[in-house]
Amino acid sequence: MHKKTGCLITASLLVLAGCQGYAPPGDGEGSFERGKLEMSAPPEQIAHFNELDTDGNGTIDPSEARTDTDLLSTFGTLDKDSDRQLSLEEYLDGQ
Ligand SMILES: [Ca+2]
Ligand SMILES: [Ca+2]
Repeated sequence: MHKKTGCLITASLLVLAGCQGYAPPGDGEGSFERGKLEMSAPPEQIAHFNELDTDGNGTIDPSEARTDTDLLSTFGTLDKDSDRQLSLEEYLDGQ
């Protein structure tokens, strides 16, 4: 009984520590919004986005999208502001 309670408390503390230690990627303006997106979006989609963003600049350009043929075929549609870069928001809109 005591041992189980101890585990629960430890688990709760870990969760709390995880939340407090969370910091959105520091890419200046918009990083807060991006942080919110990352918390609300399915983790596997975030992981896939980060995988595609091989240079880690926070957007997917057409050459990075080439490894995902489905994404590449919808790139133009997803790229709402037509800057030839898919932001996380634009990427998630298409999912
Ligand atoms: Ca990139
Ligand atoms: Ca764009």
